[in-house]
Formats: sequence, structure tokens, C-alpha cells
Amino acid sequence: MLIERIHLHHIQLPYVHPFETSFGREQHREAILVAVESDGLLGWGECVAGSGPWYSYETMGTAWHVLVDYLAPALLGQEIGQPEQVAPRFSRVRGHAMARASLENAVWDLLGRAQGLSLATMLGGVRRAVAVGVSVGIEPTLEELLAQVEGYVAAGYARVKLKIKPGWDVQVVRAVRERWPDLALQVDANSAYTLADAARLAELDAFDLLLIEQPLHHEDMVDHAVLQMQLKTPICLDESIHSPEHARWALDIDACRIINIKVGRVGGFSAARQIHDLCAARGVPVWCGGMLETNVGRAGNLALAALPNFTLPGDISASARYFHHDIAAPDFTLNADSTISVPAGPGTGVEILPERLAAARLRYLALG
Ligand code: OSB
Ligand code: MG
Repeated sequence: MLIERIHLHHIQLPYVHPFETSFGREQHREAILVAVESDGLLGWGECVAGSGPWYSYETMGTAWHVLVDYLAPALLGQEIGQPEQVAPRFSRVRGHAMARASLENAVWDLLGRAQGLSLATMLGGVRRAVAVGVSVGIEPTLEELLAQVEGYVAAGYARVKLKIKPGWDVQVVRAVRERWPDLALQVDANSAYTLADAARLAELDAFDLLLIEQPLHHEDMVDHAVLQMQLKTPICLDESIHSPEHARWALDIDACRIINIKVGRVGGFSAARQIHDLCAARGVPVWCGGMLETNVGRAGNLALAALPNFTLPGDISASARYFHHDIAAPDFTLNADSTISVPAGPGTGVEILPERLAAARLRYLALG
């Protein structure tokens, strides 16, 4: 298909509940919705960069710049028959995985719609519903945190991830574990610790956690390998894994026993599937991370999590956990067994709601 035009929509949506991690508290999600146009069809992708360089160096500003000045020009006017043809056209661009992913993923959606194939089918998905959990932010008090968890458990989530940081860790995990002895529980530090905290982190071994996510520096693998030797709980890397190469390096030195795959962080569905395949070959489980996406990104995450080695519950919660009025439909809801059904329609299987998109929009640009 000839890529004729590319549309960028920078949007902002207020969260249902503020989301706090070790790097700060946020009230809104910003995103760039990218559409590629061919033959009267549009394919959509979501850029999950942040409003500031907190989780990653990528921001709405850097992604807009890289999309407009480098990625869109590399794709406009090109004939694309297979989604795997996109990433090689971006290979001169170092980093900026979230910008690359948004445009590559839009092409996956476009080709899926043109061919009448769901994203899950295109990727090689093997399940119709995927196990999911909820990522619970840091709260002002332990009481408020317990009330949040209570609400999610009552809503049917069988797996909870707690955000931790120094001063908000062992006592919080102990309180949640005492109240819900059988809940599948894991923690995410977003790089808030150093090796000097190894003894503190080892105290978490007492609480039967599924994993400890990215305790150390956001680019580190060496210290994580040292820490893993001192912990019974598996370490899972998130921030440190930007590509299939990073995944191989981490596994080669035993820096982790589990990998969180976020399609934006690794540069698109092609790279995400490569990491999945590498981990499958090495017997390392993966799970699908989340970036508080709209229904466009969420649909893609569900399709990805349908691949066979996504054996741990994903950070893919129901739409209502994030936004009151999403920019795409239908909303995703939680099934009784703490799964969400994988969309079956062509491409992502969700449709953009033009009025909602316009209401959330901060800026728009058409290229080509
Ligand atoms: O570290 O997994 C993370 C959200 C933004 C940035 C980083 C992370 C997260 C989450 C949210 O944990 C998970 C979700 O989308 O529900
Ligand atoms: Mg994380």
C-alpha cells in the first residue's frame, strides 16, 4: 500500500484517578495518535512518550520532532506490503523507540484493516482472552492505598502491582499481603533503588511476590545481575530493555528472570515479537507492560499479549480504570476470570471517535 499521508494528533485526557510512581504524580495522559493513510483507509498507532522525560527521555516534544522530521519522511510515498518493511526504513534513527513504534504500529493496523485480519492474528496470537492485572500507584497514605486495592480486588482483578520507592515499600507490601494472602502480587520500583539497598529489597522475599520490576538504574543490567543473585524473588526488567539486543544482553548475564515487554519502549510490534520469541527460546516468561494507553494502544497490547509466551498477567486494565471518555471504542471490560478479551476485528479492532479525538486535541498536523 502506498503511504500517502500521515496525520499526528497530540491529545490530553484526564485520568480517572491520579497516577503516582517513584518519579512523580500525574493527573493527565498526553499521547500522540498517529494515523497513516492509504487508498481511503486509515491505520492508527499511539505514541506512549510522556509529557516529560521521567520514565524515558522521550516526550511529546521529542516524539513530535522525530516523527515530523525523520520518521514520516522515511515512510511517505513508500509502497509497504508487509509491516516488517517499516522498521528497516527507520534504522538510521537511534533511540526514540516510542516515536518509531507509533508509526510502525499504525502501519500494522492499516494492513490489518486492508486485509481483514486482526492484529492478534497477524502477530501469531494463540488466545482469545489474556490474563490481566492492575498497576496501583503510590498514594498519600497507606489507608488510601488499601482502599484503592480493595476497589480493584472487588472489581475482579486477580493480580495487583504496587509501585514502590524508598519509604514506601516493605511496610506497604506487608499490609497488602496480610489483608489479601492469596492475591497475585508484584512490585515496580521504576529505578528508585541502588545496590546499597539490596538488604531492604531482600526483605521483600518474605511476601511471595511474582516479581520485582526494575529496582535499579534505568539503563543498568550489571547491578541487576548482582542483585538477582541476592534475591529469591525474580527480577523483571522494564526500563533497561529497549530492543531485542538489550533483551539478549540481559539474559546472557542473568540480569533478570522475567521481561516486561512494552511495545512503545522497544520500538514497535516487530521488535516486541522478536523479544517474545527470544525469551520463549530461553524459557524466560514475558508479560505485557502498560503505559496508561488509550483504547488504541490498549487494543495493541491485548493483541500482543495473545502470543504464547506471555504467561504472566499484563498491565492491561479495563478502559474505565484510566479515562472517563476514551478517544476510541469499544471500551475494554474485565471478564469474571480477570482476563480481557482480545479484539477480533480488523487491525486493532477499535474505532476512533472523531468528536472525542477533537475534544481532547492540543495540536494536529498532516504530512504528505
Ligand atoms: O513502569 O510500568 C511502568 C505507567 C507509566 C510509566 C511506567 C509504568 C506505568 C505503569 C502503568 O505501571 C501500567 C498501566 O498502563 O496500567
Ligand atoms: Mg515498570
